[in-house]
Amino acid sequence: MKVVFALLLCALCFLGLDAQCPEPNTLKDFEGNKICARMFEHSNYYYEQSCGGEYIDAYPNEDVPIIPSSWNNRISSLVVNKLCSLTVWSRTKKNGKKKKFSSGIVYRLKDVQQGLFGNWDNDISAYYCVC
Ligand SMILES: [Ca+2]
Repeated sequence: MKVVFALLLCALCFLGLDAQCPEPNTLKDFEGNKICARMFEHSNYYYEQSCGGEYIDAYPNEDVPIIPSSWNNRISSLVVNKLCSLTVWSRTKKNGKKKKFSSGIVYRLKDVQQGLFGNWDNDISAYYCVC
């Protein structure tokens, strides 16, 4: 009996460790306000463990040409709310490469091509979210 209980606890703790990308239409802050997009620090080659680490929220119609320095070149996965779109740039002040994401889950920005050889992992420096 003790073993079963321990196994159950362990299963729960693994669940707790695993990140999971939220569904686009469930994006809300703690007060229940709608969020345009949520951007996460980590991604994972196991998609069910993507959207890990800390996150930063973009509210509807939030225009951020200069991302807070603690978030510069750090975002690795993201979720865009239903009927919203998130435009990102690879350099601050909306310079560099540009990419528009419509509603949905991007499990790995590493898989999103940027130019010929690059990708968008750890490369977002500005964003504009619209709903
Ligand atoms: Ca990252």
